[in-house]
Amino acid sequence: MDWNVFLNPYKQAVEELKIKLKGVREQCLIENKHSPIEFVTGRVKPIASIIDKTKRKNISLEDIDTEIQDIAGIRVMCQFVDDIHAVIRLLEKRKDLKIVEERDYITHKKPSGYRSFHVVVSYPVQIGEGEKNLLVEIQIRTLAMNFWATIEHSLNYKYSGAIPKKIENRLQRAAEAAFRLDEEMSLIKGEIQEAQKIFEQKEQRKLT
Ligand code: 0O2
Ligand code: 0O2
Repeated sequence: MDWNVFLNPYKQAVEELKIKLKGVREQCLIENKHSPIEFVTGRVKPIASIIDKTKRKNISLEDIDTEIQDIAGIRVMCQFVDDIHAVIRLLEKRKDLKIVEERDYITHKKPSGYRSFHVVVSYPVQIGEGEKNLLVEIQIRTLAMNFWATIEHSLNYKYSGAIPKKIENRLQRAAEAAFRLDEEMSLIKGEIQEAQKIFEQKEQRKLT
C-alpha cells in the first residue's frame, strides 16, 4: 500500500475544512457578531497510529477508509458550551458536507472524564481522477474541555495508556472542575461577550 497516495486526499480535506471553518469565524468578526468558533486545528492521523488502530480494532487494511473515521481530524474550539451546539447546527446546514454520525461525549462523558462532541462527516474532495468522498471526524469542544483533553493526552502518552489510579482520579476531578468552569462562564456569557465587543472595537480603532 502506498501511504502517500492514500493519505493525500485526506490531507487536502483537512486543509480545505480548516480554511472553511476559519472562514466562518472571519465572517462573524466582520459582521461584528459573536463567533461560535474560537480557533480551528487539524491533522492527518500519523501512519503508525492508523496501523495501531487497525490492530486494536481488528480492522483489515482494505477497510480503513470506512472503518477508521478519524484519519482526517478537525478540532473546533469554542468559548461556551452553547457555541458547540451552534457549530453543530452550522455543520448541519452546510451543503459541502454530510453528517453521517454524531457522538455526544458531553452529555455522555467518557469514563476518563473526556468531554467533546464528535461529528463524523462525509466530505467530497476533488482529486485527479474525479471526486472522492472521505470520512472526517470533527471534534467540537470548549476551551476548558480542550485544556483537559490536551493534558490528559500527554499523561496518557507518558504512562503509555496506564495512568496510575491516583492521577486518574485527580484527572476525573479536574474534568468535573473544567465542566463547572464552563457552566460558570455560561452564566456570565452576556457580560463577557459585551466586554469582548468593546475590546475588539477598541482594537479596531487602533488599526484605523
Ligand atoms: P493565528 O490567528 O495567526 O494564530 P495552521 O495550518 O497553522 O493554520 P494547524 O497546523 O492545524 O494550523 O494548527 P496549529 O498550528 O496547532 O494551530 C492552529 C491555530 O490555532 C493557530 O492559529 C493557533 O494560533 C491557534 N491556537 C492554538 N492554540 C490556541 C489557543 O489556545 N487559543 C487560541 N485563541 N488560538 C489557538 P492560526 O490559524 O495560525 O492563526
Ligand atoms: P489522536 O489523534 O491522538 O487524538 P477509539 O476507539 O476511542 O480510539 P473511536 O471510537 O473511533 O476511537 O472514536 P472516538 O472515541 O469518538 O474518538 C477518538 C478520539 O477522541 C481520540 O483519538 C481522541 O482524540 C479523542 N478522545 C477520546 N477519548 C479520549 C480521552 O479519554 N482522552 C483524550 N484526551 N482524548 C480522547 P485518538 O485515536 O486518541 O487520536
